[in-house]
Amino acid sequence: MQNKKCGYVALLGQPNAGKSTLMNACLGTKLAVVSAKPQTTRNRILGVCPTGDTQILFLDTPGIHKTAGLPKLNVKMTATAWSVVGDADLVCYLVDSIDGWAAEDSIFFKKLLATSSVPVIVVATKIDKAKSEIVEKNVMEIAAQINSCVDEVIAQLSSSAVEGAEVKVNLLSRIPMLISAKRPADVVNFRQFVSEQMPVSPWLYSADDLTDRPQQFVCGELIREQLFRQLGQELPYSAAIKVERFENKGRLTVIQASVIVHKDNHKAMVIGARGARIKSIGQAARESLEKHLERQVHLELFVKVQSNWIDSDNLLAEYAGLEKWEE
Ligand SMILES: Nc1nc2c(ncn2[C@@H]2O[C@H](COP(=O)(O)OP(=O)(O)OP(=O)(O)O)[C@@H](O)[C@H]2O)c(=O)[nH]1
Ligand SMILES: [Mg+2]
Repeated sequence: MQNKKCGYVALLGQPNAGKSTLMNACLGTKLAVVSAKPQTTRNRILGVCPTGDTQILFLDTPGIHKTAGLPKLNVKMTATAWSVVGDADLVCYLVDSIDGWAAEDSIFFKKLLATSSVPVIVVATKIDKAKSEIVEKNVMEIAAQINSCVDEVIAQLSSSAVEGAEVKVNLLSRIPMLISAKRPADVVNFRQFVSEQMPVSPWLYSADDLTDRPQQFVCGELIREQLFRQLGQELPYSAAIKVERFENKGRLTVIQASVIVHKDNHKAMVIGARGARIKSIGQAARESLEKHLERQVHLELFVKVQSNWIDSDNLLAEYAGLEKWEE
């Protein structure tokens, strides 16, 4: 009992940084949905990851982004991500190593260092994409670029502090951790590193728990993932999935879900010519649900228009699981 450790690890960063992929790789299973489009994740998603005597509780978050002029959906997604910092024992700030550290990263990272009371580490992801013929050089350059940007943020924080006031920066290292979620050895090292930072504590979840989210939520997300993968650039951002029925019938699971869109013309786009698009979405979603549930699935999808749900507190709670709060 005394050797047990347990703690929360927030995965924070810009959209598409690789947060969900890294959490899934650590868990060894697909819990959070992933796509090549930014802003795929909409909620805080807990992933329970036992590592030796330590239970790491990963908190995957929506990508933080500037939300001026954007719908409430974006404001709440970003607020959800920031709120997770307060629950964490360690914050990993993820940056896509190939895109490099951007101007927004400096803004978000400064805010993070100024507000986090727990240790922070920068994690540069997707390092497997560094050009193979000159890997060493590339990796060194990536680390150096991030390192100098981090130094600059710390210098800015120090210079903006009231004279004489001590600037406490709770950064574990100014050098980023370079990893690929696609390389098992990197994932093992990352888990090991994180587990060493966790506080002594009894485990908060059972040994075989994966998340605190109900099965229905994960299934809705797996359907939504197909919207991100199969629909054009703009549409997935204003679409949601509402699971209307989830029932186990013998060896079969029956799932009925609505695809919620916010404009009439989006409905026709989701359905596609002679229903081809919705059929293809349904087929891929069913396969993904069957893999996840390890059961045969009967999936029915309906498309509903709910105008402006992306700006309504009540509908954001209903369709995206985003909390209502006073703003
Ligand atoms: N090659 C490579 N691709 C990666 C790696 N990690 C993530 N990706 C890809 O990067 C894209 C974005 O990954 P996500 O895990 O969805 O990123 P995210 O940070 O969760 O994005 P949001 O949910 O939109 O904030 C996907 O296409 C992933 O397959 C990696 O280590 N190597
Ligand atoms: Mg994500």
